[in-house]
Amino acid sequence: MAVTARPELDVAAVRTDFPFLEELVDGLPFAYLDSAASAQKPRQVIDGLAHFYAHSYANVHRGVYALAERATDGYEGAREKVRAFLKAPSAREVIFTRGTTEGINLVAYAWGLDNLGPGDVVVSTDLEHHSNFVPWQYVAQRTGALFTTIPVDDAGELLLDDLDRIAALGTVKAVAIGYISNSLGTVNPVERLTAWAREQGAISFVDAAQAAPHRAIDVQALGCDFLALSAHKLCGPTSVGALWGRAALLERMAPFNLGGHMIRKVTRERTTWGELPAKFEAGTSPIAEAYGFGLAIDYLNAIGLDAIEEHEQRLLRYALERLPEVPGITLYGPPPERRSGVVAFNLGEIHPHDVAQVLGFEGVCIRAGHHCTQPLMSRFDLIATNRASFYLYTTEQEIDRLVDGLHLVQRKLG
Ligand code: C6P
Repeated sequence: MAVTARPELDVAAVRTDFPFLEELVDGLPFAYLDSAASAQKPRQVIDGLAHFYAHSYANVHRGVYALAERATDGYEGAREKVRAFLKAPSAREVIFTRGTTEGINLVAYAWGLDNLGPGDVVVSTDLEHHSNFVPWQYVAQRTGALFTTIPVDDAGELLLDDLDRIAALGTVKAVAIGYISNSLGTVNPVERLTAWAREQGAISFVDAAQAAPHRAIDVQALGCDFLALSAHKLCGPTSVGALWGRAALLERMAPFNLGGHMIRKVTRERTTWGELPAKFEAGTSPIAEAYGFGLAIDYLNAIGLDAIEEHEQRLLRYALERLPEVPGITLYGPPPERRSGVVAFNLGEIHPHDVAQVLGFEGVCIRAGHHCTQPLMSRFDLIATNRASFYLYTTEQEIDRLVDGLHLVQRKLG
């Protein structure tokens, strides 16, 4: 019987696609270990965008001339690429946004304001990025609903035993969960939580900002009602992302932004809304950005999301093996089998910003701070951590540079 080998990622070949690696500082390229904040861009995206601006640029959905048609084809072609990337049933259900944050706000406001009230419960988690926490908390407060969270254990994994307690608090109407934690890398049991939401008669929202760049997504298999992602974290441009939502829900929702393009008819007395997805895309669209989002999806597909996930798992295990060599280090987060390529740590009493700054002098780029997860930080009685995060261009040698850099920090500041 034929055995299909999983494709392996050729990291040396991948690295030739990234111009930022051509810059050498003291003979070495940057060890960019901050991809969870934003990913670097390959020349396939950079050059493709330049070509689009030079040869296919105009406003979309308006002009009838060749340039406008090319631009519209590029923009709508990108929507189809996002649909296929998420395995969504229809491109009508894909709305271009400014990013994950806007997608979450869109649903929290446009769905929440009309569907929540006293006695209702909105559930998020203590792992969430503020983007998937604050809008739900705010809309719950505005509507009189109760906002609550699923707590986490000492490894940063959700305590699902708490779901029964939460269900008893009222009528659970919305469940907002991150697929992968940006602070700890925890991979949440999304299917289980969306099934629980369905049992409660609630909608489920998945923040896939940290998942979509690193693993194949299938919104139908996940069983969610909404899912949001950002292009900049998956090698695409900034200021564009997508919200996927079930058509039946999106059709019943009021618009979020009002203005041009999203209307059917405007009179002095009243305005009626356009069809999906236009109803949620007021104003001039992020035309080139969406096109570049499509190029980034092509790029990731050509390498293979499975190969990327496997590469990052190898790097994660290597980092978790090597980092404990550093004296005084504390590592946070779950075991590698339920975790993505994110490593959070502290170095004794040395402030994370000082650690990151010394590493920065060595060309090692990591993030320090609360990572927009203050509820999670307070759960662990922390103000901040250091965070190294990996992507398809990351190598084991870069993790070695991180470990060497941390030894240096200990010598200088420990
Ligand atoms: N996290 C990080 O360094 P935007 O800014 O809209 O593209 O993404 C917001 C967002 C939402 N959810 C999760 C899980 C995220 O990680 C992020 C962005 C960056 O961790 C910037 S704080």
